[in-house]
Amino acid sequence: QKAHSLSPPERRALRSGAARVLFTNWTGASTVPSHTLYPHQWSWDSAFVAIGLRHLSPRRAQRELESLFGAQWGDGRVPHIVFNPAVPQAAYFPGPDFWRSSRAGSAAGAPRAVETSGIVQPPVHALAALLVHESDPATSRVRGFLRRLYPRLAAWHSYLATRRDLGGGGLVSILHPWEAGMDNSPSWDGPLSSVEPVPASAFRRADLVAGSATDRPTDTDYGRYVRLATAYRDHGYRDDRTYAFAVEDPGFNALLAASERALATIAEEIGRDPEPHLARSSALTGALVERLWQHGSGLFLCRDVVAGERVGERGVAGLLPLIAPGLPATVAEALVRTVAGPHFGLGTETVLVPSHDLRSPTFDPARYWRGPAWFNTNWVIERGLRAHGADAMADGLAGAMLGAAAASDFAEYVDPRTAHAHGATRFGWTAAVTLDLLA
Ligand code: 9WN
Repeated sequence: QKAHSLSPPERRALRSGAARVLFTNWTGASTVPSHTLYPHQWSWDSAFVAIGLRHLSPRRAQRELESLFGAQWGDGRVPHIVFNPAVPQAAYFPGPDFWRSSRAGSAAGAPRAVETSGIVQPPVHALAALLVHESDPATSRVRGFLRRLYPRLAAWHSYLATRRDLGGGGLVSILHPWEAGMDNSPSWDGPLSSVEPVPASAFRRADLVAGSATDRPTDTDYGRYVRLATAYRDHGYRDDRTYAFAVEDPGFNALLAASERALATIAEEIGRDPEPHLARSSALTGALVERLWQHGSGLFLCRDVVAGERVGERGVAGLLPLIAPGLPATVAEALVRTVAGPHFGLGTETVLVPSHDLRSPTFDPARYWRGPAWFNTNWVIERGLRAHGADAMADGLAGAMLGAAAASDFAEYVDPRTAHAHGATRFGWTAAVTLDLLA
């Protein structure tokens, strides 16, 4: 509702504020999520940033994605962080000294010339590439943007489909909570419980220099993150064995289904066969419904592949299949009801969709992915609501997002009930989705 209460001058001011954030966070070839907390390039951040940047400079939006894919590994994976060599090691933990990607050996084909992490993040990139192309098809064609990016996007999706189908049911498994992009979601509490944390004295958390400890994951969380990432690194980032953590996450897989659909359109645009991508997209949506849909709860749940069981916690990832193409109407209708129902409370208890179940004892409105509302997930839900004809809800949500972005100076995340700011401000994807909603 608040969007419509923003006056035209307020909308103009918000647009120029968002543009200022993206210009300030631009480093020459890509955009940092935040100069203070995250001074490098992050994978899914770059995709959301490109979706906003296209309204300011389609060419820069293309470069954002091209620079990320410039660090793609030989096996097709797109690393979750591409490190900026000009930034000191101490500015972010874990940095290049920890991941040691350029020394990872030839198995996974990590690039030699740039340092990256070795894990991945949700595949929003083909969707972003298509939206960037559509914002200025002429410039995109002249630069051969899609023609050059298409094989890289296809290799990325193939890596996920072939190397990461650890459950054998047609869904991607994540091997680390950071891969979901939702680091300390209560959905990982169960799957992580058997992972022995590395003692906090063994690492130095750079995030606590700029961020507040009550807003961030705990030292025990970090101890487990370090344990898992070390095991993956020390096995050469190979996907040929079972690790302690493997989860089928509905958010990750829904974004892949949407991106495969986008890749089909990209293939058509450059005269390639769209069929394999269409087939993969519908297979993913089918597998999501078959393996992760929980009819009684009205949303999708994670599946712990190691334990072989569903995870009971209701997280925002379970709502993201709203954007999965070809979702059965009954499932979509139930999801829309869940967004406004007691667990997420949109329009009654909350102004933005929380990252976690309001009714769970694990809910915490301030702590990172355990309750706060994030702008990127709300953007996905807004788009999904519209795709299923819930326009009034989508309008209300878009309005609330704009209001919250304006009032919080583009916060990283906000209290879902009050929109009170948490985390960093002038955050990349918050500014980007604001521009997209204003366009
Ligand atoms: C670890 C950059 C990233 C986001 C993630 C968010 C957070 C990193 C961290 O920041 O994760 O990748 O250091 O906490 O959880 O979604 O991409 O904005």
